[in-house]
Formats: sequence, structure tokens, C-alpha cells
Amino acid sequence: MIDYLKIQKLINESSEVFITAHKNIDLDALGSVIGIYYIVNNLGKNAHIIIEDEELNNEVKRALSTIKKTDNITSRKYEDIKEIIDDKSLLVITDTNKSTRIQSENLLTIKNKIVIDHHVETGDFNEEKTYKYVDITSSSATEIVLDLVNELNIYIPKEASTIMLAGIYIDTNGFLIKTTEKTHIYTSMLYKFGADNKEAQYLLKQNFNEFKRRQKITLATEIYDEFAIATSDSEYSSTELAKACDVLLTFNNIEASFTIAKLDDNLVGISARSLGNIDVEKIMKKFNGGGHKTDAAAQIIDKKVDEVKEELLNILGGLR
Ligand SMILES: [Mn+2]
Repeated sequence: MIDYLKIQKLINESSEVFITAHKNIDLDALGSVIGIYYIVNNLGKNAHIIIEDEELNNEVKRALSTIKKTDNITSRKYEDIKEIIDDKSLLVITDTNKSTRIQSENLLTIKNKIVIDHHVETGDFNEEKTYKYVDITSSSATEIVLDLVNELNIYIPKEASTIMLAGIYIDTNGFLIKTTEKTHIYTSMLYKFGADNKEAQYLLKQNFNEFKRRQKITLATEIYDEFAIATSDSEYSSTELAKACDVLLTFNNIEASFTIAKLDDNLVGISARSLGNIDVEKIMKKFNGGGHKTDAAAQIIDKKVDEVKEELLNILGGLR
């Protein structure tokens, strides 16, 4: 259970609060950041949202322009706020537990830090944290933040609630994966705040070319008994591989899915998902990767996509 009293105390004792999330910010990260923003504001402190991304995806752009218009919230860069950082500043990081993935690593100089995340811990966040809460059973970072919102009895305005709703929608693939009773309880809380599902749909409109790219690797899928394996010789990002992998899990008879493609010239990425009967973390560990039983990944240096697929098939063959 999240220690909301400790978080409240840390905010109350701070001078100002800086809130950030992972690079290439998405709607879940932004939704959780906005939720924290309102918590901090309600507790009577100044909050600053730090986003350094040079290029924002369209959903995030739309969301940011909405809350700028309606709630007068703007994001800032480290350069703008570095002068006001002092010993009592508090940094809140959401939706990532990798210090290298944070929007601005400069922010890590802030001594007091809270980390709130729903990803499996990777051990690459070695900075000292004042308080850390990682819950991998939560659908999204936004869901965890709503737990706080609920405990601390905070009100979230309509437009911000819609962004938070869209954030949960993104991380659960439309309430298909990682969704629990709690996810729905907090979603209904967002509706009570005035979240608008139709507006969320507009926020979530996707880029057709990106969709086509994901479809392309999805169409290259081959089925081996209860396993779906998709490969491509084109370059994909690990996010794209993860998204395509999520989708493969939705097909008949599939218990585990894998997407494999080049991430870079001599780096192959593999993403793995399971409904829970197959331990994909164990499988990814054989590639020196890691993750969770149902959600794992690995990166392999100096191997070809086909070689990685062969290795994977051997491992899967050994499972029976
Ligand atoms: Mn997330």
C-alpha cells in the first residue's frame, strides 16, 4: 500500500516540487504527472512539470495544449527552473525506474526524491531515493497516482481527468491487459471528476503511419503451437515491439507472444508477453534480459534477427 502520509509529509516539508517522468513522455506518464501536480497544489505548494522532449507525440501535444488552455498548466525545462532549486526541493518521478530514462538527468541533483512506478525494477536506478513506491500489479502509473488522489481527497478538474483516463486506456490497451477491479474503481472516480470518454478518444487518435509499421511486423507473425513470434529485418523501437507484442497475445490459442527486430545496427530487441501460464521472464533471462512473468524483454548484441528467433524456438522447444 502506498504511504500517502509519507508523501504528504514530504510535500508539506518541501519548498517547491518538481515533477517529471520518462523521456518520450506518453499519456500515462503525463496523466500521472498531472495527478501529482494537483496533489501538490492542493497541499499549498508550487509544482513545476518538467518535460525536455524535443519532439512530443501527437497525443501528448494535444493533452498539453488542452490543460494549458483550461487549467493554465505549462511544462518547463530544467534550464528555466534550475535557479529555484534548493535544499528543500522535492523531485517526483513517475512511470519509470531507470535514472537514464528521466526527462532531465540534471534533476537528479535534487536531494529529496519520490519515485512512483508500475514497471518491473531493473536495478539501474541507483540514486538514493527518499521514498519509492513500485507496484507492478497496477495497470499504470496513473492508477497509482489516483490511489493517492483518493487517499488525500484531492479534486482533479475535468480536462485533467480526461487525460488521466486516456493514460489508463493506453497502458491497458483499452482495459484489455493489466486491468483489475482497482483499475475500474479509479476509472469511475475519473468519470465522477467529469472525465469525458469522447474527448479521451480524440486525445488517443493515432498516427496512421505508426499504425502501419506495427501492422507490418504483426502480419509477419508465425504461430508455433501456443506461441506467436513476429520478426522483422527493419528497425523498430522497443516501444513498438512491446505494443505489437501486446496485440499478438489477443489471438486465439496464443499463450505467449514474442516480437523480434533490429533496434540498431548491431542490436536486436525482443519483447515477450504471456497470459501467465508461460514464464516469459525466465525465457528472456536466457537472453540476458529480464522483466516480469507476463511481461519481459531483452536486447542482444551482434546477432541477426533470424539467429535470435532460432534460439528462441530452441528454448520454447525445451519447455515441453
Ligand atoms: Mn506507464
